[in-house]
Amino acid sequence: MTGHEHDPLRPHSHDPNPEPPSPDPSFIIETPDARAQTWTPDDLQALPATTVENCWIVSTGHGASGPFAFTGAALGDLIRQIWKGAWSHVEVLSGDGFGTRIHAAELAEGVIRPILLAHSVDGRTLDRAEGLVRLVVPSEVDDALRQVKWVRVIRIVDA
Ligand SMILES: Nc1nc2c(c(=O)[nH]1)N[C@H]1C(S)=C(S)[C@@H](COP(=O)(O)O)O[C@H]1N2
Ligand SMILES: [Mo]
Repeated sequence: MTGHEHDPLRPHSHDPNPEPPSPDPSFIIETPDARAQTWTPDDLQALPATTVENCWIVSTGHGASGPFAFTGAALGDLIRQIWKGAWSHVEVLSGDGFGTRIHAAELAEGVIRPILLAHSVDGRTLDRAEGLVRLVVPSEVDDALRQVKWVRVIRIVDA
C-alpha cells in the first residue's frame, strides 16, 4: 500500500464524528442516467412512513445505544418510485466522507425490518447532530459502520 487512501465505501472502525459536516440536511439522489435531484427532509416526510422498532447503534469500541424506533422511507420503495430502470446497488454517502454500499437484494420489496432513510426517532424528528437524514440498516448490529449519519448523496448504480 502506498499511504492511506480513504474509500468512503470501506470505512474503517473509528470514533464517530460528533459534528455534522454542514447545517444543511438536504441530499442528492443520482440515477443511472446521470441525472440528479435534490431532496429535503420535508420531501422524505411526505412519503409513506415505515417504522422499525428495536434498532441498536452498536459499536465494540464505544458501546451501544438503543433501543430506538426509527421512522422514515423504506429506501427500496423510494428507489423504485423514482427509478423504473435496472439497477444493481446503491451507494449511500455522507457529507463527512462516510458511506456504505447496499445491494438491490437487500432492498427487495416486502422485507421485514427494511433499510430506512430515517427522518425521525422515537416519534420526533431527528436533529442534525443525530444524523438527519440518517440511513438505518436494522440487520447490522455489530459495528454501526452502515448506520450512515448526514446522508448527502444516494447514488443508484446499474453495474
Ligand atoms: N456520517 C457518519 N456516519 C456515521 C459515523 C461517522 O463518523 N460519520 N460513524 C459511525 C459509527 S462508527 C458509529 S458507532 C455510529 C454512532 O452513531 P451515534 O453518533 O448516533 O451514536 O455512527 C456511524 N455513522
Ligand atoms: Mo463506531
